[in-house]
Amino acid sequence: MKKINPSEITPEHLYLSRRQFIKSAALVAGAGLLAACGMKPGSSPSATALPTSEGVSASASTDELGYPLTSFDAITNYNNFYEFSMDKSSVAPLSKDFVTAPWTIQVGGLVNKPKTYDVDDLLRLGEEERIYRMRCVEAWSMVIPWLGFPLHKLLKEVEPTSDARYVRFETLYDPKQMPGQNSLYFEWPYIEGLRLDEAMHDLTILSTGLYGKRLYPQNGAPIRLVVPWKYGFKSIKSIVKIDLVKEMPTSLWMAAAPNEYGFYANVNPNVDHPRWSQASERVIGESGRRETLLFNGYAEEVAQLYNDMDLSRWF
Ligand SMILES: Nc1nc2c(c(=O)[nH]1)N[C@H]1C(S)=C(S)[C@@H](COP(=O)(O)O)O[C@H]1N2
Ligand SMILES: [Mo]
Repeated sequence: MKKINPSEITPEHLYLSRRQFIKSAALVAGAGLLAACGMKPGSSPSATALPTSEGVSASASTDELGYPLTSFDAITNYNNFYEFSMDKSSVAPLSKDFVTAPWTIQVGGLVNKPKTYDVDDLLRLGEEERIYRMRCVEAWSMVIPWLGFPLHKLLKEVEPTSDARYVRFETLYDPKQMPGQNSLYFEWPYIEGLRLDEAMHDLTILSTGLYGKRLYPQNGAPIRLVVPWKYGFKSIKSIVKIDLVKEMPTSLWMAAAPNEYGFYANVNPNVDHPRWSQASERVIGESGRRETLLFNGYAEEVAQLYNDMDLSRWF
């Protein structure tokens, strides 16, 4: 995998506040997409600084904290997707023929307007770029330029009822295509959940692409969740079902090891995993480690969701 020379990093985004950056990144996303289609070749100075694979584009070469984007090659070849393999480098080859079209996502439960969407319906909700840090619970991290739309856009369409308190997500169950689902260690399908206010937060997106391209199977094609202030396992891939529910859903990881993986899974350097420290992280594509930030660096945006909660109890 290629490394970015730090001198190539465009620094202008560092001068913007975090909020501004997230908004401006959304605004320039359109430009990045044009470049991806070959309509504006090389027009953005940052585009030339990116680790380049064919057709890859992003609107900036760092996130708002100045951390360089992880290369496209690393993002698409170092994956956790247990439905295919527990070996990170085997996911890409094992998932290359995964059928992602046609694909439908059933949205229902405690809503006034349940609806089954196809991927084109969801693409109509928009595709903006969000450059987010991703921190795996295993203490490694990446910076990924996602394409997608805020989950609240979809939730508002289906109109949650006043009884709805949580959102439950489900990955496709198809052991013929996903050999890992024959493993008896886990209760398939993969399930994840968010509290309704977390799901409605503007940072929470459904992603359909990254680096200006549609998602590859290994990253959760055709559509996956991204919740940047939580450990990566909350960002469930290849979603087929979304339900508004009353009770806290039990995720696959909570069912597998409740003492190690809680429902909230907020990134927190002060609350260690029972088997390792969460204070720092290995940066994929770089040689060093980095200190882990509370809420993965998004505390300004999300800390108020957890004001009266003991974060070591609700891990
Ligand atoms: N369905 C499903 N979603 C999943 C996983 C998985 O095994 N199955 N792994 C999770 C974990 S542990 C991480 S760190 C991220 C990795 O996403 P990436 O491979 O796109 O970087 O996906 C998450 N979503
Ligand atoms: Mo993870």
